Order: sequence, then C-alpha cells, then structure tokens
Amino acid sequence: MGGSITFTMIKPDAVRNNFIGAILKQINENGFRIKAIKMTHFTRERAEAFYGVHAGKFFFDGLVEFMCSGPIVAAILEKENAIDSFRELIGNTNPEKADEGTIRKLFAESFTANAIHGSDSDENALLEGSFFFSVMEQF
Ligand code: IDP
Ligand code: MG
Repeated sequence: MGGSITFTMIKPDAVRNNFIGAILKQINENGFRIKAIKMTHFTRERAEAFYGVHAGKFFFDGLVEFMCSGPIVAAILEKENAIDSFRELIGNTNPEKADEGTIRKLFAESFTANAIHGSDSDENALLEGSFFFSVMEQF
C-alpha cells in the first residue's frame, strides 16, 4: 500500500458516452487506489487556467470549449510510480497513436476529446489536484 499520486479527469466525451464506470474499472484493475473523486463542471475561466500552459496553441480554444461542454470526473489516484504508470495506462494523447488496450484507444473520440487526463509530473499532480481538492498534503 502507499505510493505516489497522480491526478486524473474523465473528460466530457467519456462522461457523455457513459464510460465513467468502465474507465474507473480499468483504473482499479491496474492497481490504482482512488483517494478522492468528484463529478464537477469546468467554467471557462477555470478551464483556461487549468490548461494555461497551452494558451496560444492552435488547439487551445477548442480544448477549453470541449472541457466546458459537460461534466467531468476529477480524481486523485495512488500507486507506486503513479505518474508514469498512469500515462502508460491512458496511452498517447492522439488516440489514433495510442496502444491497444489503453484507455484512450478504448474510449476516446478524437485528439481533443480523448476521454481522460493524466498529470505529467509529481509537481503538476499536486497543482492540478489542488484545482479540485483541498488539503492535498493529506495525499
Ligand atoms: P496530454 O493530455 O496527453 O498530457 P497535452 O499535450 O498536455 O496532452 O495536451 C492537453 C490536451 O489538449 C490533450 O489531452 C488533448 O485533449 C488536447 N490536445 C493536445 N494536443 C492537441 C492537438 O494537437 N490537437 C487537438 N487537441 C490537442
Ligand atoms: Mg499534459
């Protein structure tokens, strides 16, 4: 038990397509423990801030629009080597390039509507988790 943490969001496409249960099942079966979870909805301002590192890129406006298009499920996950292990489980950002069996390959609609988010570093997992959950130190 124990390990490091990552932050994830089941994105609006996957929620609309009724994949919350299937995705959480994959997450659990791959050894992640769900430490905190909530269904919520981005406002435009919060989506712009969350993805601020991508501001100005060609896909930014479409990404913000999409992330505000419906509810999401945000969660803190724990596992040994959580960041890398989870990035492996979700697969390539572009679902057409994602390996068979990965969450994006199985459930994504498109490059932008790619079903799920996973943090890319310990530092960003804390920052991103703090966007949705208080007292991140407890994890
Ligand atoms: P990641 O989610 O795999 O870490 P990032 O490069 O951090 O990928 O991009 C954040 C999100 O922005 C992606 O998950 C995807 O939804 C969207 N995105 C990134 N690059 C593109 C692109 O080239 N076309 C369309 N959408 C993109
Ligand atoms: Mg990223």
